Amino acid sequence: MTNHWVDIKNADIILIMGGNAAEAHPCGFKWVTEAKAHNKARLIVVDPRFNRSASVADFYAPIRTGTDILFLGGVINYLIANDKIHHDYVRNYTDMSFIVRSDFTFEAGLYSGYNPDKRNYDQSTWDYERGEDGYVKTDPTLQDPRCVYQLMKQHYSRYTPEMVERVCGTPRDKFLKVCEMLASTATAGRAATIMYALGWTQHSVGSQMIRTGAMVQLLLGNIGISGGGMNALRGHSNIQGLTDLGLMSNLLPGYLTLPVESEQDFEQYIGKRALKPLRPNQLSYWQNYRKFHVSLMKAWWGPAATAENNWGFDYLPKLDRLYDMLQVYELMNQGKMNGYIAQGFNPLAAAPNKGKLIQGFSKLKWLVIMDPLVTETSEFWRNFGDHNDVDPSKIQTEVFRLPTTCFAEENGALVNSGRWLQWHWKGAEPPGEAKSDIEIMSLLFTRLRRMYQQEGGKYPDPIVNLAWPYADPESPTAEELAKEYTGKAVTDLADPKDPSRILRRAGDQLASFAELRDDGSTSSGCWIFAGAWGPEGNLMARRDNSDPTGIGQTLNWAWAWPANRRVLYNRASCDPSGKPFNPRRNLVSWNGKAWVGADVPDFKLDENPAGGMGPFIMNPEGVARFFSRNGLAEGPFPEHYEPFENPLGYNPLHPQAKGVTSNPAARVFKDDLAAMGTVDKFPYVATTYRLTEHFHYWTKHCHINAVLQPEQFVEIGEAMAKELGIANGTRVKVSSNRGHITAVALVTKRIRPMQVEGKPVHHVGIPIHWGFVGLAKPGYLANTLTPFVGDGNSQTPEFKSFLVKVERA
Ligand SMILES: Nc1nc2c(c(=O)[nH]1)N[C@H]1C(S)=C(S)[C@@H](COP(=O)(O)OP(=O)(O)OC[C@H]3O[C@@H](n4cnc5c(=O)[nH]c(N)nc54)[C@H](O)[C@@H]3O)O[C@H]1N2
Ligand SMILES: Nc1nc2c(c(=O)[nH]1)N[C@H]1C(S)=C(S)[C@@H](COP(=O)(O)OP(=O)(O)OC[C@H]3O[C@@H](n4cnc5c(=O)[nH]c(N)nc54)[C@H](O)[C@@H]3O)O[C@H]1N2
Ligand SMILES: [Mo]
Repeated sequence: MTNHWVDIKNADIILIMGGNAAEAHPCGFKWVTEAKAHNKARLIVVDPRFNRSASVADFYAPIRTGTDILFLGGVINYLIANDKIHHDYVRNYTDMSFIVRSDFTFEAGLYSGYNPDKRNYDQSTWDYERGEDGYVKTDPTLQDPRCVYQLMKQHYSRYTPEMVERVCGTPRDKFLKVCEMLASTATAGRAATIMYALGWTQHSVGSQMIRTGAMVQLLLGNIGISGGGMNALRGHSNIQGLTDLGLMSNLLPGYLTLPVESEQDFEQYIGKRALKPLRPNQLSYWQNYRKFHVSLMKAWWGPAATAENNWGFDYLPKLDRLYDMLQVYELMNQGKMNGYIAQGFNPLAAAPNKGKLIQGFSKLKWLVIMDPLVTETSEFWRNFGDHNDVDPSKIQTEVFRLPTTCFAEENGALVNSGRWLQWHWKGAEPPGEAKSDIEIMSLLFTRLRRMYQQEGGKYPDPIVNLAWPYADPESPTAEELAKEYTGKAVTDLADPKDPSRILRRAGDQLASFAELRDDGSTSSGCWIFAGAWGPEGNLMARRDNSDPTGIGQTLNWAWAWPANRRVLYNRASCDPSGKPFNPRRNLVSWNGKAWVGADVPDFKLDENPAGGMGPFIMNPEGVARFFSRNGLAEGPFPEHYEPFENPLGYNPLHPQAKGVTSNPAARVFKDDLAAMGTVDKFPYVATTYRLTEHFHYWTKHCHINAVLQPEQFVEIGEAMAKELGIANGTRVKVSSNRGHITAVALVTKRIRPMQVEGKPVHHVGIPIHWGFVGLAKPGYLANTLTPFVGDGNSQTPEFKSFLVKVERA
């Protein structure tokens, strides 16, 4: 979230699109209810199904799955054509006036630089034009045909209300009503928020859907203001913490990145990331990259990270490719992996194309499951049902189960969607042999280290030199780890303002990432968390909910990254002179000497606005980007591509062009491309989703939840049921090109056919929660059906749009 849960109460317009917050985030959804009750807010829901969020919305519009870029691109076209733009904001705080290189092109659905064999782009032309001073050229009049504004205007002029109706299946009048409601927030006094989750992320073009939403918000001046923002509703209670701590193959903590194979040189690695400003007087905060990186290396390798060895740069793996979920199961399936550890993860249930996964697991030598429960993955070898994915008698994989505790049995911090680190306390002792994840991993590490110490090996240094300063090396405490990932002084630190004074003593906690240094005198395991456990103690444990301005800025409740700031980019809530656009919901302002207010300013505290520094200090531009240069894999402006399995077989924007029906830069492997189904055999569009009554695949172990939602069902609209002669409660077989499941048919008014390119398109709704272990009725996994293809940037699988056939079981 750029904003936070409580701030949603400040919105005037709320768009829930690509998510179902009333169902999947019922607790956070109360802030929508607050906004409606106390702020006269209007709620819009755009979803293929009339879902639980829609049932309490002021306005609902249907949309065919996977077509949100077309819809939102249509909104952009509407806002530009009808001049519903927050001009003061957009002219000063975005790249609209920047001139783009003349060799950047877009033709027949492709941007310049495409390589069809590699299915990716050389992005070098996706850039701005530079002047002789090295800075980007601009045209403040926005007349230059190569400026971002003109290129964007031209790009989305094809996204007309007629095109939206034809492709998305959203009736024109409903689409225009959504445009009008959003457009009402183009003024300084009104705010719209966008709440989204998997209905946007789980597509082969998911990242670009989110970007299109962000572009709408920028045009309306809704980023950085109270009641606005792009608000990703995160999934598991700590999934925000997972990305913050860099638990992805290409990340290091705090959104630093791992070097790739070609980056063997430390200075080159830092130089590429410590970005220089692209415009005069801009800050480009990433110029501090070296401080964050060196402090991370000090946290990990302590005294072994020195200036002489480039702070242990050689200890870091150099990435040869992304090891996302799809890549890993592809390699497993090719028999190229020996072992796998599934920690708090049930991939057989959660990943696409179950058949492919079972075959992969069957080729492993060993599989470790760290989980409090029995999972489908730990019993993959049973080959449940009549699917014949493998012959259990031939499987050699040795499975080890290590029972773990769960969050309620330990202390620690969880990071919520609003970036708040909230400390929690153990509520019960773990049962039986269960050990915490920290203890299991420490036991593994200390044994591995002993082996390397005794036996050496090819390059034991990164393991034997790892800093492990815990009182009990086999069981570090959550408190010890928290002090490490926030940040400490390694040596006494002199006060930069008065070098005769000591600011921090060696071993003291640091107050903020502003205190981090690049000379090895500070350590921080995750720079964005620096200060969460500060000199005054554990700020994550704070529980003071006082809200002095009444807009939900409870700065003494827990701690938010970065720097306890609650709304990112909040400098943009003021006009260029530092006066709030909306004094009723004032986040920060310039008082003549400093930036002050209800939030922690996202700016240099004493930076006079007259200097012209832009509010987007993490971008080297200093402003926000409509044109994402060297950003996303598919191109600088989002373009509509069809899901890999789609009911049309062509891209309506480029009906004649080759290779652009679906995302030309998606994550997909050859065999999986061949396993895509077509509409002649699989005539219905399917989408998968969750129910309030279950949490993924684990609550089916609880009696009450298993009773509430006892078995797999699928939702089918009345028109489609009639077509197939299926009554409510009939058992049906649902098949895709990869396999089948059986389910109870729930015939509903909540899913209606849509008219797409003159033909009716029916959706089938498939909740995901059942499997073959636990107390609910045993059945197949929904992911038997789903295609093995992912987004080109996040590699998130396309769970939300594929093709099926439905028949009586
Ligand atoms: N009770 C409960 N709560 C949960 C979870 C749970 O398992 N149970 N899981 C948690 C997790 S990990 C996550 S990630 C979140 C997920 O939260 P959500 O994303 O809100 O959950 P989903 O039910 O997967 O999907 C949301 C909606 O997307 C719609 N949709 C599908 N395709 C499209 C499309 O192309 N466009 C648009 N506009 N909408 C589309 C679906 O119809 C559905 O209504 O929920 C979290 N909360
Ligand atoms: N078709 C389809 N597939 C999907 C989705 C979809 O919408 N459609 N959604 C996707 C999404 S967003 C998600 S997040 C995944 C979810 O997929 P998973 O994360 O694999 O599913 P869960 O069942 O939430 O959790 C996995 C396991 O964590 C265990 N666990 C709980 N607490 C602890 C702990 O403290 N330590 C350890 N070691 N284990 C613990 C639980 O017992 C459970 O077995 O599914 C994905 N798959
Ligand atoms: Mo999730």
